[in-house]
Amino acid sequence: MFNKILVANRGEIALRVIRAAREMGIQTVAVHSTADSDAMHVRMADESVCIGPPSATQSYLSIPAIIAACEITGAEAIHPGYGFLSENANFVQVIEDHGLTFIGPTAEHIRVMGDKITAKDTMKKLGVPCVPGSEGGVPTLEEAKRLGEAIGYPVIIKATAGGGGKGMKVAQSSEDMEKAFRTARAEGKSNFGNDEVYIEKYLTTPRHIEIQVFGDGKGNAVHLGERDCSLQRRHQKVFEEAPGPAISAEERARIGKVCADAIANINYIGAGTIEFLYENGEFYFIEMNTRLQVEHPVTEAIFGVDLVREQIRVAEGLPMSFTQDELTINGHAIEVRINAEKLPNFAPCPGRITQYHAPGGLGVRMDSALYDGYSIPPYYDSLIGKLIVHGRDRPEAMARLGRALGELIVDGVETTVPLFHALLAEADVQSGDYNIHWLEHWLETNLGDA
Ligand code: MV4
Repeated sequence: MFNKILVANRGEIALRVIRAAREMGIQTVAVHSTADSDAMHVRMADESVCIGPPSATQSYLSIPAIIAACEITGAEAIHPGYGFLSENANFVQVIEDHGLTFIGPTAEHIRVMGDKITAKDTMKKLGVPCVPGSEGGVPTLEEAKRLGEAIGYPVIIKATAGGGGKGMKVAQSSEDMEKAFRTARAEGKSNFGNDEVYIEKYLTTPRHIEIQVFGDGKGNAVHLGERDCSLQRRHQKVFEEAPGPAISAEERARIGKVCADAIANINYIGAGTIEFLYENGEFYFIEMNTRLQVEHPVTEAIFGVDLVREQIRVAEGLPMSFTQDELTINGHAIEVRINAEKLPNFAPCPGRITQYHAPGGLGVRMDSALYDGYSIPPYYDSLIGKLIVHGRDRPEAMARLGRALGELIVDGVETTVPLFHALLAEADVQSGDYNIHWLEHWLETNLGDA
């Protein structure tokens, strides 16, 4: 059993991890930059260590500073949260070299899934359905053109190291191929130092459906259903729900088992998310994320489990506290991401919170590190809270979301809350009839957002 863990993150996710640890009787260490001395995670942890200046590269991304904080405080394990170092295989390696434990997957699993070509090849061999496309990398324009004809246009060229939509280009026809191929390669090179690309059939109107999986590292694994995260803007999710409104119990059981069996096969440890595009009743694997995701609370709500507690348990070598048979879905959950951003253009809006009031009541969870008088620093991302609602069914969850948004007070900065009031009034959102392009189209039409 760990006595003390270090949380290598900030904001709401640091609080999320501290809360789980405290319930398990584990001491917590917060790390923080000089810009975060007054942050809630520093106040909430048992101890804290300042690890550097405001710039994330010199603080939350500084491996030596975080390892030193562990050695100073005697923390035995590190939880990375999401973002920052959470999918950095080298960080995991360094942690292990110091005799510490990373609360998450192995360096090898992070490395395999971090390279999209290797990830897809691995998943395909494990029986996971993938988007039709190239076998591995595509080294030349000639090969790309040949594949374009073979797969059939439109196709998408993706950088193997890509992420956040960078290094991804669609070719509608053979005329587009040269430019798309060169641009995807150049973006891969400049953003990730890797110009290797692969090609897939471009799916025009899919949903983004992701399966939550969990493994104990000893060949046992479960799935916790799906989340529909199709409502995105520039590859940032804004509204997520579970279960997916378009997914039947039979489909969930089938794809869920495929995913759980796949990660059991590779002895995966901890939480993982297997991302799919879903179109015309078919699932197509695109990527696997080897971390706890921002939107994990909707899964926690409908399954009644604490995923962070489970992460800590398996990192200690303990078994998961449930079997697949014990995991049943109860109702419906929705999360909205509240950002300190000014509409219509989502411009970051840091500043001082003059008044904060979190909503409450049955089926409402507000994960946020805000407090009255807190100043949101300009150095990090603009997520300031996640409002998660849970109801017996989707209509009840939607009504509860509207009610809870009405109770929320965040004064002093602009937020994305008005967007959610507007979205709740939309018939397509009410009925769950949306795909990955719905929100950007809506924003253009209604807010003139380019
Ligand atoms: C695709 C696709 C259509 N067809 N792959 C975007 C980010 C990266 N994770 C994968 N992405 C996509 N891959 C094929 N073969 C469309 C997207 C995509 C997308 C995916 C999920 C959620 C939002 C999206 C927005 C634009 C494009």
